[in-house]
Amino acid sequence: AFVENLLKHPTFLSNEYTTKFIDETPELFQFSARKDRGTKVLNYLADIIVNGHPETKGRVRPCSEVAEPRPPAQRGEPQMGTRNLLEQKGPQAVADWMSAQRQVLVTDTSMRDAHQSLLATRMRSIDMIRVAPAYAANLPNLFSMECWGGATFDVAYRFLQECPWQRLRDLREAMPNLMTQMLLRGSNAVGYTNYPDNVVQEFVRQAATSGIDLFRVFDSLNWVENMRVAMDAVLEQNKLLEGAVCYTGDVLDPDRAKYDLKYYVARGRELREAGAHILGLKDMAGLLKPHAAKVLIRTLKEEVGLPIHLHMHDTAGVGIATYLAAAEAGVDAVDCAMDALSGNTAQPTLGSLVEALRHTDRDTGLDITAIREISDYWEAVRGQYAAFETGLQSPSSEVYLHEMPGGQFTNLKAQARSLGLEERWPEIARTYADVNQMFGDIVKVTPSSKVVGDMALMMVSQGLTREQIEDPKVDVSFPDSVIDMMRGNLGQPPGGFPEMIVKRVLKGEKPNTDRPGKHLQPANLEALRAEASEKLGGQEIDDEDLNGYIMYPKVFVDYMERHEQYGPVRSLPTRAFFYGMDPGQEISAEIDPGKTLEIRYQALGETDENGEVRVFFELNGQPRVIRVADHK
Ligand code: 3PY
Ligand code: ZN
Repeated sequence: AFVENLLKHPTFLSNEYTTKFIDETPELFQFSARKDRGTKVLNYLADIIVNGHPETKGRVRPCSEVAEPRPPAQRGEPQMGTRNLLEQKGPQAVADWMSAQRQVLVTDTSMRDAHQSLLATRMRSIDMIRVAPAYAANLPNLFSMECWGGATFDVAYRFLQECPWQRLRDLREAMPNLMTQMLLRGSNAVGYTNYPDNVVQEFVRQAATSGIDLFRVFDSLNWVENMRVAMDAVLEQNKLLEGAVCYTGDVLDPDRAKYDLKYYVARGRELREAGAHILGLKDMAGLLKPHAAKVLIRTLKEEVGLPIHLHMHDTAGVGIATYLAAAEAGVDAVDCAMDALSGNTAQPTLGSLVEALRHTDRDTGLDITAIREISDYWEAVRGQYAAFETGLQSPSSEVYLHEMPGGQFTNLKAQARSLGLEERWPEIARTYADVNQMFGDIVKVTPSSKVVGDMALMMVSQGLTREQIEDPKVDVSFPDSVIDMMRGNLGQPPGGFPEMIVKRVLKGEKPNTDRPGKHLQPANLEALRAEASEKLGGQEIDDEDLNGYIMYPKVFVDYMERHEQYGPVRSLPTRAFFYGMDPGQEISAEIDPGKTLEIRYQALGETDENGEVRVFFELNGQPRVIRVADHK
């Protein structure tokens, strides 16, 4: 280690050292205090080999025939794409171009919403970064790559032991011609609660700096008032601002008159007035039916005038039909997932949409061979994540009953299972719909959807009906998230919550009907930086880290502590990361450009009387023995 430190030292490298250099340079002797990254990664692998990964233990293993994912070859250098236009002419020029041209533009959601909805958001950065150059070179006319935000932020720290900011920077670099896109939950940023205004502003600034081009901003109650801070922050960064209205109900159903055309036009105009370059129509559950799409898109085009970007989930299986109707009505862009990551609770199938529009005046112009090659890669990647598959076998029209967002549907099922309520799912679905009505028929999307889900689970597990909840004579103890929402801490739906339910939940306490951020003290960012640093033994906290800490203090600190112990495990192949290695197996992990660890796992020793076991490796040809506690 001494020689290695010496050879890497900048003074040594620059040939300026003298004989006194070693005496004057005490850091050369600091190798014993901190382990090198190779050893850290071996510690991680040894632990997984011996104890298993907590996230995959007891779950389905990838089938042994699953092919190793191989990214397709790049066909030449990346051609100019939307990112170049944004860089050269600014966000308004991109919006104008969208409106002016004929083809249906396509956003690929494979790196964000698709795996959030199908694989519990567990896809690792390495699997995305490896295919990113093929996207840039072979599909340069994609509109954007949704690859960040939503649940991916905390899941990266929490479950994947990697930094979401580094993911963003790496993807940004690998796709220089394509716009990166993120999902931002308005004042909830990438969290589940309202943050102070300056936290939202700082987060947007950092996301723009680290590489986001297009921000899709929404509010979980469609309250535009509560989106302004985030929207203004995007405009300030001179990035492309998509203000999204969430779609719920059925615009053609006279019984759901709350969500009629007027409702959507009003939200669309509010978003336009608030500065949106693009109007997003965010159908997070997949409720937009083809005929409704035709009417709604046409009306929004006429009455709002912004280019329209339609997002939906294919839960009921009608996604492509809706997109075709939307295309006829003049939609400008739609969201699809690459075939192998599409369908069901994820987005409609990208290749199928391309084929469906081929030889029409709205042909997407995307190369179907390139799509198939990239989809083949994703198919092999998906095979590695078998442990996180939801088990959903087919599309389901039940979504029109409960209206759960794609990301929540399978999550709530898992929650129900853990409470022993799996067999009562149809009851949970109906109760979810009842709770929605009781709350005044609201938009259900993170985090409001979680509140409705909490309430529905509570009612089913306690055997309470809507009538009982509404009966003042029945004493009900409401979930915390319900109390929080009725207090106004997620904001207000347009028109407010029904007075009756607010009274029942708050038991006379007065709710706050102002924008929550109005009453939140600005965060003292530098004090928070110092606090994070102190918790981590004085470690330097850069701006990206600071934003991680502010959003998720505990999750971030835990991540950093594990990082100190395990090093750059993000560079491990996915199978090794989740399942360890088999004796005799060899893998390589590129921990820095050009710096690769060649790791061979040899054998496992006996567990000794201290409960420790020795794990034998070769690291870059050198034998290494790692001791780990056997927790099995
Ligand atoms: C999220 O907020 O993560 C969503 O995907 C909402 O649809
Ligand atoms: Zn979605």
